[in-house]
Amino acid sequence: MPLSTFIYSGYPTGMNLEIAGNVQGFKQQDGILTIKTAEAEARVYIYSPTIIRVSISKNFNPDDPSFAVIRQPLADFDFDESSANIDITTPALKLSIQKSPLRFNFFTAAGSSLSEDDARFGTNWQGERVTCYRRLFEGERFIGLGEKTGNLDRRSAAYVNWNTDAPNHTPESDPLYKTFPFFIGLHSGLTYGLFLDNTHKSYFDFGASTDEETSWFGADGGDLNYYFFGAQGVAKIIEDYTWLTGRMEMPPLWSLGYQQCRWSYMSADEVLNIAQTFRKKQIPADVMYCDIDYMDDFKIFTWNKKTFPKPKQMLDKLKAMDFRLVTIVDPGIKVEEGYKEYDEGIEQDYFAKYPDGENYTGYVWPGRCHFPDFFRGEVREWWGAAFTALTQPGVEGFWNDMNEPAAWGQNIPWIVKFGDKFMPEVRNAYGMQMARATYDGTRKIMGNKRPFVLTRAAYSGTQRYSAVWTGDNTGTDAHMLLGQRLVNSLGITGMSFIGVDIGGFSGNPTPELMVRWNSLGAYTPMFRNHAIQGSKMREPWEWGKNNEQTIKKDIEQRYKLLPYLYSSFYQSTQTGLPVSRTLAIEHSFDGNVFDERFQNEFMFGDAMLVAPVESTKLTEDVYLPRGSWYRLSSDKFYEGEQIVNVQAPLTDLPVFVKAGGIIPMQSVVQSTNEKGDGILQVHVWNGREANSFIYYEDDGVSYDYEQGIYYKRVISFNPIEKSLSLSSVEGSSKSRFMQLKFVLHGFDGVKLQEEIIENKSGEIEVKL
Ligand code: MIG
Repeated sequence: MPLSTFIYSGYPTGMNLEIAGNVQGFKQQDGILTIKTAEAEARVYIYSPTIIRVSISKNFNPDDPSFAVIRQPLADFDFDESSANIDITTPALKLSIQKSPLRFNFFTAAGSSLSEDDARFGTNWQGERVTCYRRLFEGERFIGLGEKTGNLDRRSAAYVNWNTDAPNHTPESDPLYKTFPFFIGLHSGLTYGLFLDNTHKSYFDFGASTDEETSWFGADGGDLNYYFFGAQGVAKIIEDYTWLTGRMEMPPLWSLGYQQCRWSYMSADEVLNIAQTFRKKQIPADVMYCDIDYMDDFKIFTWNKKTFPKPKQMLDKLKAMDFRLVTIVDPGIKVEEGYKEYDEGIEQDYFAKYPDGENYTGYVWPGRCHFPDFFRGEVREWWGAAFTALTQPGVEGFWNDMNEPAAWGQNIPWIVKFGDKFMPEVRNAYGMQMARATYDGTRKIMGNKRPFVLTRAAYSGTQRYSAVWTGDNTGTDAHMLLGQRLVNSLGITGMSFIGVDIGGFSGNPTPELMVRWNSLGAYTPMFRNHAIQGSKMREPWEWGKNNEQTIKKDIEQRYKLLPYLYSSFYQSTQTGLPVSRTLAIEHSFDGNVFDERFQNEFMFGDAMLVAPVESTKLTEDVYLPRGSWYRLSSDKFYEGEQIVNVQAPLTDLPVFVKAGGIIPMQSVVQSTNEKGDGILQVHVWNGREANSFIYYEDDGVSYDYEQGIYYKRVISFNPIEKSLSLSSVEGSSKSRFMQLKFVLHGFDGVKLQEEIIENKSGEIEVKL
């Protein structure tokens, strides 16, 4: 058969264009259909009726490693061969493989085209760089790629994945800190997803630079290894993607409380003083942070003897005030003999190396540093065990920074080796492996307690180990809105537990922006106020009496919502659906959702729609999608599918509840450790359609829920039967709430049920 290898004389040597050409033969073995062309081998695997994997390689690695994927393919499958095609059909999806030249085209079971190779170019290589060119459909939109700037709809944009320390990034910068090579395509009323599982520097172009016929993606090396998702509905694709790459665990309840951070609180006294001030002013909070200055000379796993002389004493005092502490750890280990981690790392050979065996040295905060090789199991073990220096005094949260990895100058030489790979191949997974080592290690040391891990760099699958935050943003309105888009987009790629630096890391927000951003923070999965060194103090009381009251009220709102929020996180653990959801998940073909005026709006859990508003605007146009809605603060009713202009004073961020919405709330507490009044308030907003909500509780701190020690019941609203009910309790735990109260909104003529009833574990039903 003819080789379709073209050699363009204009290319530099070694940049031949090689196109995966005509099929020469194929065979199926162990659930893998292998297809050979003269230039390449393609492998096809089926993971589920809606997930098909295609991996096209010049040199296939039989180890077939993946940092992201935790599932195995199914056994052998059937296919049909004709002279032109090999067709694989599942109950949901058809992959038609064209033989001459080799092309991969995906259809729904009913035969509608979902995604096709570009008929002209397909998959090809230039040197080691592999690219797949695909047909761009009319009106096709793209969402996803995680932490990427730009619009919700990524059509006409192009992105690079190359984990980067990006201080002072702008709302246009790319790349940032994380790599999630997973996007969802929307066209013709159809949905599909595509995950390019390749950790090399990778590229996505959604029709940014072509004549509206081609989109493309690829990587600087490795295989064109992708998982195709054919489920119909964005939520189902997210469910499949997180089935494949894993879901988060229940976070410790305290980590959902308000978190106060700063680079840095410079001493134990300052940390305690800030914590005390929260309690004195009765502003709820759960978490204090120590940034890099708690260490002795920036040496990881040490404490500064002068400023943090008695860590255990500080932690005991924090604990007595119901505060938890999170401390930062960077990967860079200071080159200094006598420093435990340095000595051990040298002795055991735990650091990343040049090919001649010399340890790589880069400059970061401690000066000259070596970098743990987190790609090796024994190094991860060692790193994980070292956390006793922090857990013994009582630290429960571990903040992984600088793990892109960052070295001053950013440009780690390409010959540095991690595991048996050179840096360019695995850089994008370094942060994830650090978070993995941190999570595995601290989980082991802390026994039955849940650690809280937070990482800046990440790769697909990181949700299994860690929360993320979006790095060094700036104190401007544009960054507040960008931050929300990043959160919403990360939610599409499996990350549910996300924070942004509330107030903006760099610069100083205006008081108005601080107040506004804090009100949005109450509806951010991780609610953390953080600021750069040298900036003005940021704590809630730094903004004048009136603003302090507003900030306090919004933090109180967060605490009231904890029962709803915790259940929403439970939903993330079960289905992968994020807590903060772009409207594109449910309203994927509603053009208004992608309108730049409305693209930052999101659902916070099942029932609430939040519209971020710049601090300079006191009214705002909000798009309410299909359904009907109530303003949370006033119960004012709105029909959906319209743009409404609403009041948006700094004291009242526009938040709406879906008709039929069910939101369990609690009384204000000062920390998640407090019991409150013991009453679960079940708020329900009237609607025409029946609705239900899965309510979940457990002890909030341990892994006992894995043994069935949890408390779960379905809360239902039925407008036809005019009833509210709670199913009988599943799980062997007791509720924190001894009593129940229904709070009804929008039920004209129905007597308000303000009555407080016993929260008994059998079925409960009340008639409206
Ligand atoms: O070079 O630890 O993104 O949150 O406060 C800066 C100091 C290092 C960057 C993090 C930021 C943190 C800061 N770190």
